[in-house]
Amino acid sequence: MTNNKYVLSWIDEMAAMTQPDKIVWIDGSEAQAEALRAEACSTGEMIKLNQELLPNCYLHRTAINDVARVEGRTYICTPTKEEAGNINNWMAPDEMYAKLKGLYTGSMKGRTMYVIPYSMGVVGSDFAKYGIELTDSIYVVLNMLIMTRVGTDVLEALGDSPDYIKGLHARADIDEENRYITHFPQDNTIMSVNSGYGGNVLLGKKCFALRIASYLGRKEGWMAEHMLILGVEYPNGDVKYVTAAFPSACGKTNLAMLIPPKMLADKGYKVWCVGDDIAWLRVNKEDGKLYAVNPENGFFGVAPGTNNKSNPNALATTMRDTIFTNVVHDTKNNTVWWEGLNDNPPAPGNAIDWKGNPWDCTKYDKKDKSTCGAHPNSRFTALAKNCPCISSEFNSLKGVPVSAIVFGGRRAKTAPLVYQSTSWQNGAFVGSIMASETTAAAAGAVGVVRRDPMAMRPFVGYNMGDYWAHWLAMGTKIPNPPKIFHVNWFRTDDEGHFIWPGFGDNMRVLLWILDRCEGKVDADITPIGYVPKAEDINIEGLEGITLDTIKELLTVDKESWLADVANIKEFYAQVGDAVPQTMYDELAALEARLSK
Ligand code: GTP
Ligand code: SPV
Ligand code: MN
Repeated sequence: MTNNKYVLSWIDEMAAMTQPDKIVWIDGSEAQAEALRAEACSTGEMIKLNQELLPNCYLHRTAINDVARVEGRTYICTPTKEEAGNINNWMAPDEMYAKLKGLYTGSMKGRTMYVIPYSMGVVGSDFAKYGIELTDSIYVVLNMLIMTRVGTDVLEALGDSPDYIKGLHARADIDEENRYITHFPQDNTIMSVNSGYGGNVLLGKKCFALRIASYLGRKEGWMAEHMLILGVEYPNGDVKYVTAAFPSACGKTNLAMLIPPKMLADKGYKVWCVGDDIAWLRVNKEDGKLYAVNPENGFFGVAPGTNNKSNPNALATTMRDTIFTNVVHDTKNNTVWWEGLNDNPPAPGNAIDWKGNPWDCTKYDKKDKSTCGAHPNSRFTALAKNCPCISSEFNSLKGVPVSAIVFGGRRAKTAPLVYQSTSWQNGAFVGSIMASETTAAAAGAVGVVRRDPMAMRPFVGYNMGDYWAHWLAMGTKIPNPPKIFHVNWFRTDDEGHFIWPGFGDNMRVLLWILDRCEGKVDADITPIGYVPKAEDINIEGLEGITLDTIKELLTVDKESWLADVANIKEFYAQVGDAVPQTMYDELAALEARLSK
């Protein structure tokens, strides 16, 4: 399919090491995809679902020990440890290549190696970057066909250039002890072994579009961020764009596809989804604004909690052409189910859980994750073009102009519903001090507060301190920068219930944010930044929420913020020498304001 000598010699080298029986090039055609689906069904790798109810939908179950990203086994292999920094795991490239060689050698014997030429971004656009993933997993091929733009046109666009990202994935033995997700930014190379799950193996996503791309962005003067992109359409037809960075499983897909509350929808407000996970951002020379594209082609979304009330658009998107991973199989209807879909789980006898065992929904106990039918990090892989609210700018070559950047996380206390930073520099600082309770999206404990700067802690392909310096430097290069905000949908009351209704009602906060960008609404200055006047958050039609509730959601408790400052100091020290002095100055200024 190509004469590119860099591509061909690399594939030869990888095939000599992994020793597949066969090499198959993925051309992006429906006929080839269909043949692969049939093959995966014949071996049990996938289950074809009810084609009347869920046309072209499939179910896949991963190994039980392989259900989330593994941050502890994810490495940035730069020549020096300083380049990777203290937040990333690091190993010297030579050492890692040697270790991997042992794991890959002969790993594809008896298997087929698939060659997937793919593009992150619209093929041929200024934003686009190309990759080739080699994998021995049909599941990976079929997911990549949804999540990225795959096919011969990518090879044509690449021509005889060496400028592509090399990705090698081998399932090997799905051995946890030998699982490695490794990045070699200087070599444009990603190598993943012993996993078959999501972000570990769909190499275009977190590995390329965030870790490698963040490295390239710093070198080339742009940004790769863990952000959704949405457009808010006003009744007069104007559309304003917002990007938002929340950590994994903290609400990006939900916000990106939100349906405004009735009283706003009736007036003509709409939300359009451009992306739900990753944004690539560049300065537009013509108007000096920051423009965003979504480099992906589909959604790899969290299934549990997705329902017709929380996210009808996501649910509708998954009704065709979707791969479900680790959800419940309803064997009576040959459909799927997950916790939070509805109150009608398949009855015992008709239900297979994510592990492949019979599942008894009557034994389900919300507090005991081991009784779940679907894994808490079970996912759907669905095409962006099937989303009812996909933006007309989804395939735009130049991207969309960003009015506001929003940071946010899960904080039971401390962070108010929304606040605005006082400048780009102060906004970058707000990003650097983000924190959130951990979720099931990564292996490890759930619900522990940890610092997660810009929602990028697991995804920066170089030193976190240098990444902050890049954020600060970008501020000087954007003549008309977006305003920067922070939100928290997850404040809880004394019983641990969320106070803010969230989901579609988050639109009420988005409108305040955009009004601030336009200079249309006043705010109160507090030690942490601008906080809304409670009456400026529209609560019309919101049951159980009063002006006092909003006031409570907006409080800034100095004591808990000062405790946070102490924790931030520890974190900055951990990030180490590369933390820009500007961030320390911002932190000292925050502490002084809080102590007044
Ligand atoms: P990744 O794909 O892992 O990056 O996750 P994400 O940031 O896209 O998160 P997603 O939108 O899938 O939401 C994850 C979980 O948060 C789901 O269980 C949602 O139901 C829940 N959630 C999302 N938005 C809200 C909200 O506004 N309020 C509350 N209480 N929960 C929310
Ligand atoms: C995340 O964990 O942020 C995800 C899912 O979006 S994964 O692709 O597994 O990284
Ligand atoms: Mn994500």
